[in-house]
Amino acid sequence: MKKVRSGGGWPAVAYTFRKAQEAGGLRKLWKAMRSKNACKTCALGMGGQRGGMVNESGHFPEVCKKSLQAMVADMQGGIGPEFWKQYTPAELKSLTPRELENCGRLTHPVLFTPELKRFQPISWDDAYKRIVIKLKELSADQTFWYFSGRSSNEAGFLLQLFARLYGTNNVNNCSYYCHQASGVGLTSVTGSGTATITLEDLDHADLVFVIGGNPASNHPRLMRTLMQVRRRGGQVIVINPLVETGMVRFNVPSDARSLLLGSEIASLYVQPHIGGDLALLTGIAKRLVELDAHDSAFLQSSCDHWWTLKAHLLATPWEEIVEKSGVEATQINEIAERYAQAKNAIFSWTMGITHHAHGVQNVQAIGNLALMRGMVGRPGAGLMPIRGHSNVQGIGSVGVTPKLKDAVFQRLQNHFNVSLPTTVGRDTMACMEGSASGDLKLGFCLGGNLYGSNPDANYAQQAIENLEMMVYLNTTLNTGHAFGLAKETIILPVLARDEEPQPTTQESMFNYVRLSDGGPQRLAGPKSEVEVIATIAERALGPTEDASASADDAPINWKSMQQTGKIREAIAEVIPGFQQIKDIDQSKQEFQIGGRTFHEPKFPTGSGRAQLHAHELPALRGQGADQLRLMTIRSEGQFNTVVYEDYDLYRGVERRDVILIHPDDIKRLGLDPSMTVTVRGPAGSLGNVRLHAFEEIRPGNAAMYYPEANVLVSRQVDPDSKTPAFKGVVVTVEREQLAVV
Ligand SMILES: Nc1nc2c(c(=O)[nH]1)N[C@H]1C(S)=C(S)[C@@H](COP(=O)(O)OP(=O)(O)OC[C@H]3O[C@@H](n4cnc5c(=O)[nH]c(N)nc54)[C@H](O)[C@@H]3O)O[C@H]1N2
Ligand SMILES: Nc1nc2c(c(=O)[nH]1)N[C@H]1C(S)=C(S)[C@@H](COP(=O)(O)OP(=O)(O)OC[C@H]3O[C@@H](n4cnc5c(=O)[nH]c(N)nc54)[C@H](O)[C@@H]3O)O[C@H]1N2
Ligand SMILES: [Mo]
Repeated sequence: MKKVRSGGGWPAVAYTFRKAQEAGGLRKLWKAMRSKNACKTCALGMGGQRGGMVNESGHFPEVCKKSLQAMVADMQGGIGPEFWKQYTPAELKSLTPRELENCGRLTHPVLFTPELKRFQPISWDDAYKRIVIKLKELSADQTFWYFSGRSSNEAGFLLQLFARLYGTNNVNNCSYYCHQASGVGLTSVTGSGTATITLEDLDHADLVFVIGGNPASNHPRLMRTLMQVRRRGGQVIVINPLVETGMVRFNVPSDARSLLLGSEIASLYVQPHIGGDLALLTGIAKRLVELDAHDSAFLQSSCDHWWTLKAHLLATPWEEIVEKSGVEATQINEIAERYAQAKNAIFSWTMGITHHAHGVQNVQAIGNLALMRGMVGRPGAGLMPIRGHSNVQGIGSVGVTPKLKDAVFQRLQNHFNVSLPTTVGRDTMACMEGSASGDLKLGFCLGGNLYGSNPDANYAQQAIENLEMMVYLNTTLNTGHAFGLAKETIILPVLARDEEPQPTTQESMFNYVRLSDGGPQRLAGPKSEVEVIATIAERALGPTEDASASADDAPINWKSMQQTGKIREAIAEVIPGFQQIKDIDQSKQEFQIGGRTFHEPKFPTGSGRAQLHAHELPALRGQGADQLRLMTIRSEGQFNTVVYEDYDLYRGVERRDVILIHPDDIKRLGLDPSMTVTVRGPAGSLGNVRLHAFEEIRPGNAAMYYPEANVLVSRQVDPDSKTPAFKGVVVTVEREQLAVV
């Protein structure tokens, strides 16, 4: 496959037309894309009341391939009852993630038990009954509740409320496998777990760091912003072991000049080793001190622990920094000098930073660097984790975490006049371990693909198989429905947000809350998420039919909670900064959540000052003669465990069963490019893998595609965020036989 020399551009435009055909014509797709609903893909956020493809600054058109893919997938036909006669779970297992997604939209509740041998369509009533019987049979702490980040604030709030009143805090979301290290890290730095800036602040930056991320593929709409930084004469410094084509050059489709001529993105591209960021960030900080380019006045007036950090930086030897980061001192100096000259710097990062056993420390080190030049607590500068799922941040805000913030806990109890459990809830990995050990017996997943997103895929499969019941609320089929089967598995089909009968809300990574109008149901069968949750809650916790108590005596009238407006009333009362959500469906006023953007150097920490952190540098792993450091990453053609295309356009890779490896390593390891290899990792091995000679990756490091590579990844998590080290996998590679060409 010929590698493209730039990201975006005409291929992206041509793709739009191809996708339009699949969706039944450009007009139909256009109408769907312009409807007043928040975009379904990443958390950069667009759409809502200003109409689809508009960002919060009002810019139009904002387009990306991902949003088209997600929309077209939801516009597919339905899976009919005959499908389930045809496909047994064994046959579903043989389908690729792409084939599973292309089976169509889920339309019937289905039940699987090993005795039935296949999924069988059942009525909604039957499905509810089975779930409720099981919930009544079990004790609450034998259950767990996993949420992906696509569902609305209303569905998220309602389900966590139900789980807690049922009696458990085993409530968590995909963030534990994603940006949890950012949330934990940022909270320890500023007292707040999200971005410190708004979208508008980006318009004033003259330096943007992009660390451990590939927004050209994964957040394409950020590319316009990066292009504008360069046009203003600003700089973009990319830190990534892999040279991502789209981060070097990108043709922004919504900008005529850029579309035709292309735009240079990175002004400096730095390639550390995988896991070398903490050493590199420490090196830049040390150099800033040596250059006397730090802001002593700010550090003393607005930060705690400066003297400890300074002493630590001065005591850390350059040899150690260079060895552990893989970056030469001259290049570290170059970065520090450019940063020293910046007036407004913004630090952005994604999974290359969080998917490590020292993910939180990485985030804290980014915080140090920003604070050292007073880049947090004023307009135009700050910290920006680039979030994943379109509403993952909202799901977290409305209480989908094992432990509620103290204020939320109190207000929730007061608002509903209930008492909530105070047990320590389980994070996502702890839920997998509890399932494997038999402590947990029922899982309930609001969206997502818990099996597919887990490290150590074999273990994840066994853990879920060990459960007595698994309930999935999904829009389409995924590998979890083939491999993640409990003794009784129920899949409930739900509506996508632009098909909801009532308005819902979502929160972007800039803490901006959008209102989605919903829209007509595309297919008969799926139900609204809130309707499903409220019905189960009512049947499980509401007054029983023969009891004398009326619905009014129950602390919560679950039936009324089928109204999203009613749920928003509660969110407005309970979640700090969300007061305006109460009448958003009337006012149509989308809003910025209060108390999270820092344009003044005052922080909600104990001392009111930002916190600096000093860390020992972790050893650079995978240095053995036969070893490689492996990152497991996304291709351009997938959204998480959902694969839309097997090829990876910008990296020029045609298939997914490959390991991207530098030609020097192919030689060093005595491999033959015409042979397939077995890759061995800490959790397992994967055979029949093809070598893809890849000049763009730093030698000593390699890349494979997630979720397929998850059989290799160990369950080791960052102790502070409980996030697996999806990018810090040490592997060996062995020759197999000649590949069949
Ligand atoms: N097209 C598309 N868009 C998406 C998604 C998708 O699957 N597909 N998923 C969404 C979600 S949930 C998320 S969380 C985001 C993910 O967005 P990203 O974080 O951009 O996605 P990853 O593929 O995990 O890629 C991580 C990047 O980090 C680099 N990297 C790996 N290890 C290291 C390291 O140790 N240090 C440094 N500095 N860099 C490293 C890799 O080379 C790669 O460029 O995207 C969101 N948007
Ligand atoms: N090795 C490795 N593993 C990883 C990662 C990695 O980089 N490497 N990345 C991690 C990251 S960042 C993340 S976020 C997780 C992803 O973990 P998840 O969020 O659990 O997984 P997704 O693949 O995004 O879930 C896709 C499914 O969501 C369902 N869906 C889509 N829209 C809706 C909706 O509106 N409502 C409902 N109810 N369902 C819907 C569809 O059925 C679809 O099959 O994976 C993690 N795992
Ligand atoms: Mo994510």
